[in-house]
Amino acid sequence: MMTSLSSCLPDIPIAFQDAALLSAFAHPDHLLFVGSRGFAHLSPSSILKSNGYRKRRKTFVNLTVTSHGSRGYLASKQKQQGLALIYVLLIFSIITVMASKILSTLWLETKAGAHYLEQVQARQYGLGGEQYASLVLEQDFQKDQDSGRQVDFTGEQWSTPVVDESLEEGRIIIVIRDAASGINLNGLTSRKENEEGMKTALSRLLVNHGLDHSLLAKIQDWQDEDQRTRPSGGEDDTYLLNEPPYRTAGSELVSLSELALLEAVTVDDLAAVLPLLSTLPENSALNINTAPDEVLLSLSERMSSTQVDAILDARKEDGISGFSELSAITELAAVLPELKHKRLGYFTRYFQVFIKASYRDADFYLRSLMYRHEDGRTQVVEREMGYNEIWPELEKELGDG
Ligand SMILES: [Ca+2]
Ligand SMILES: [Ca+2]
Repeated sequence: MMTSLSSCLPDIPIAFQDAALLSAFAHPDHLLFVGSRGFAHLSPSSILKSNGYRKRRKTFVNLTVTSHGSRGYLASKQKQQGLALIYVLLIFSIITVMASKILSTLWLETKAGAHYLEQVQARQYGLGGEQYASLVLEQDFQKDQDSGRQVDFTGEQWSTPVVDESLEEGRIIIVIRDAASGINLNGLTSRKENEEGMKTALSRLLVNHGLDHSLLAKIQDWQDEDQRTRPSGGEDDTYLLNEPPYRTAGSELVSLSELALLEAVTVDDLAAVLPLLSTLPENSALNINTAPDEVLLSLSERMSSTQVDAILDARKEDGISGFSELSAITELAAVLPELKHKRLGYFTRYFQVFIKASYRDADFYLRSLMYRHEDGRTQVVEREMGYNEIWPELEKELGDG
């Protein structure tokens, strides 16, 4: 059975619809018809033409019938041409949308690939910066060895920030800080003779910053292995009531962020005092050459700003390399007996290295804790990648940003 193009198109596979359209383009004067199974047929007029024309009645009747059929066929042909145009436009629209989608996907993938490469390059710059810091610290150790005076103070080369703009399409900032310049919270629970000294220093530091000295007991209970609660302290039974419940660490602090878990303490409360604290292994001493004024002030009840200034002045040029040099500072005579029992140091084993490496639009932030061995070799013992809250302060200090 012969079926018109318009009625058969919705029911047959798209390939056959295309076949009909292609046939129409190939023979504009002899439109083909497509059957329900997709087979092409010649138009009625074409069939008659192929049969020949004879001026016989039978043939005339056939011609009359054919004449009526031709008018219908012409109308149908115009309709089909309109439909063909619509289908052509539809196909072009689909192709346009597909091409647009492909281009958009390609653009996004190219952009993502480029950004990934930028990040990889920035990371390599950052790790190179870490190597540079390691080299600087080893050279400092060698220099101290050569001079026979092992001391680490802020006048040495390692303490000078590096801002290098000479990198290809990038830059790097390297800031090395002494990690032993704050009061070490680890070791507060030890039974060593100088333990009491640093506890009172920490207590004074907390009070000077408007914090309750009971925070000291909370820190100690957090670290000790027993479950005996100190006055104003807190053990597991305190923290298990929290939502979600948790237990005390029962070990040294690994990060200052642990303080935010203590009872009745918030990060905002601690913001001012955190830069003055550290969480180094228990045997790490406070380096008197890099300790901030506020930490020096907390070392003794009798320490005044005059005595603090005397220490700052004495360490400015060459640092203080031992207790004998500290004793030579006349202003400290009254507090020396107390300082003698403090866990003080004059050089350091731990350094914090802050690195910001940029390549094109990518920034890579790195904080590395370096340990310098007794023979001067340095080793990365802790590495934290990502933005650190210290950067606004560092960039302000460097006049960068
Ligand atoms: Ca040094
Ligand atoms: Ca306890």
